[in-house]
Amino acid sequence: MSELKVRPLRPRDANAATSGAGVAGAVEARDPRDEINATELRQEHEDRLHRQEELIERLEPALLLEMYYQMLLIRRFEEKAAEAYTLGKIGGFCHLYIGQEAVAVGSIAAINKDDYVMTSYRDHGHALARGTSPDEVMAELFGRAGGVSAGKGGSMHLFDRDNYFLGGHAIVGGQIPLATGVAFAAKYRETKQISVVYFGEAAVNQGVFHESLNMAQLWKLPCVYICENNQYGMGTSLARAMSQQDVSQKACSYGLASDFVDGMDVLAVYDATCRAAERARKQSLPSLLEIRTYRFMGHSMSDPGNYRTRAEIEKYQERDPVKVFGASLRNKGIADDSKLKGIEERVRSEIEHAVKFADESPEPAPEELFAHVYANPL
Ligand SMILES: Cc1ncc(C[n+]2csc(CCOP(=O)(O)OP(=O)(O)O)c2C)c(N)n1
Ligand SMILES: [Mg+2]
Repeated sequence: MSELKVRPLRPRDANAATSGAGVAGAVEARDPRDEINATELRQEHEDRLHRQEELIERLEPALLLEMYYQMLLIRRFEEKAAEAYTLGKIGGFCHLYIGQEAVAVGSIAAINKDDYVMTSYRDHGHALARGTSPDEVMAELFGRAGGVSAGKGGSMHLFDRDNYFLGGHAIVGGQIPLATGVAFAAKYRETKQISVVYFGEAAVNQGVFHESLNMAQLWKLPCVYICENNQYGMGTSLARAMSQQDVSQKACSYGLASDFVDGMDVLAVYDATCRAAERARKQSLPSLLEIRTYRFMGHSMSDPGNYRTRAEIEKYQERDPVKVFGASLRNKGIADDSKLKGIEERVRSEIEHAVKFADESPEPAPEELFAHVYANPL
């Protein structure tokens, strides 16, 4: 496996230069890569399938099928969560991950069970990929005592210490310095664990992102920083909010290794994360992965979504990571239609079970109000 490299800073390319027109100009600026060209789209789709099929040959069928199962589990789980939200079973905010499944699944498959994982409020997919049961995630969304955070965290605050999943963080970028500290602790204690942290591209504009990368490289911390670039921070497109839109290049300022990864291809994500994890574990060095993805749903359940066109959404739905991977598995003879149908049925029954479990789980007891709030030093 080739090692990740530190790249020198490149001069801005023509695309990036379109964003240098100042705030007023940038509001109008559209990334030329977003214009819809059917021929290009087909070509890109075929290239992705081809790349994915090459990687399939290098991996064990059991691992490939597990990744497919997890992606489908997340997709169906979230569709059910959206339904439950509209029925009033879920209170508060609820941010869906539909469209981004390949990022959590591909990257978590590439690390050890006892490596630490932290993410933002868009956290259902990461918890499920990490191994938290759908029952416990659904019950948490319903605010029930059987939830993974005892029903007191809700959708944005899943937390599962047994699976080394340290949240679910609602403050944009808040998890980045925390994960840097976790990497410091792992290094200090010589445990050989690594810390993997996910955040959206809007978090990259926060100071803590830059402070964390600087410290991680300076102190040689085993941390993998994964920017899930879904190209929008709430209703604001990347082009309107970021002067240098090539997020992976931000690593150059701090001498970190970085990579730009296709987030619609679960195996490209797996491959890139294997390299970053190896760099962290063997050399105790951090990396930044910019994984380009797209959310198919609104920012949260209350988002009417009128800042982007239907055509743009459909363009990305053509690249649906679950469908693309299913097609590759079929083309390479890893799974036939009946095998894929079997996985779909297994997922469906697990989701049904999760809803029943959540419905039947009691509300947290009033005396639980102060539990888990302060550590008791005595
Ligand atoms: C410090 C802070 N500022 C603002 C908010 C409100 N807010 C919640 S999500 C969000 C957008 C974040 O977008 P991005 O980081 O790209 O993640 P995505 O939602 O696309 O996954 C904002 C501004 C917040 N939660 N925390
Ligand atoms: Mg975003």
